[in-house]
Amino acid sequence: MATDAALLIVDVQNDFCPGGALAVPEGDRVVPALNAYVARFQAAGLPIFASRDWHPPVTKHFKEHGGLWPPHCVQGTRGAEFHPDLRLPEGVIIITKGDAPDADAYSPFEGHTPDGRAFPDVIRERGVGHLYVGGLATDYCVRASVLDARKAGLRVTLLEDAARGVDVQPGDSERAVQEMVAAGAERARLDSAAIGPAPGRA
Ligand code: VGL
Repeated sequence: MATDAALLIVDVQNDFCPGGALAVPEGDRVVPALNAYVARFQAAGLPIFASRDWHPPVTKHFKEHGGLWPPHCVQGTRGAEFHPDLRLPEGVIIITKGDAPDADAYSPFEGHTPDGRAFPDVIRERGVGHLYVGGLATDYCVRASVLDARKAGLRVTLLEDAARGVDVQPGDSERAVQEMVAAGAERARLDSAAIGPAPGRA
């Protein structure tokens, strides 16, 4: 990985995992792969961002207030916590999004750091030129992240073994991947040469 690479983990929260309020089928399967990516980015000294949906109890994002979705990732609830097995390292930068009652905020590019700085500004300040993206869900927030990153002029790699989709309509995730590729995103898996060796191995 190049020195301007960074990892973006999108919304790996309890509510998007099996048993959660808006579960992605096999959503929890992304966790071991993401932990492996975290280890590699950490070993390489590269920035790691983790976004979280962080909705107020009343938001136009929820069905009962005109939106599409059942309540999920409500601020301060267990459902909004990161999956307990996700090993976020010290120094991870949490990107909060959807915390305004009028925002869907599928994309972390609409999010902010704990000290209130906009994610696109932080990316620019850190000199990130290549974003590796995994998490939940392929056909919503991962898709939005990848497309916004491309619009921001970044090189983007979708981590295929670290993303899962909702598939409200069958095929949504595959169509989202095709859309990301058409927008210039690359695809990789843990064993891809582009990802580099696992830490501790040659
Ligand atoms: C998401 C649906 C609604 C996601 C968020 O994280 O992909 N999907 N809100």
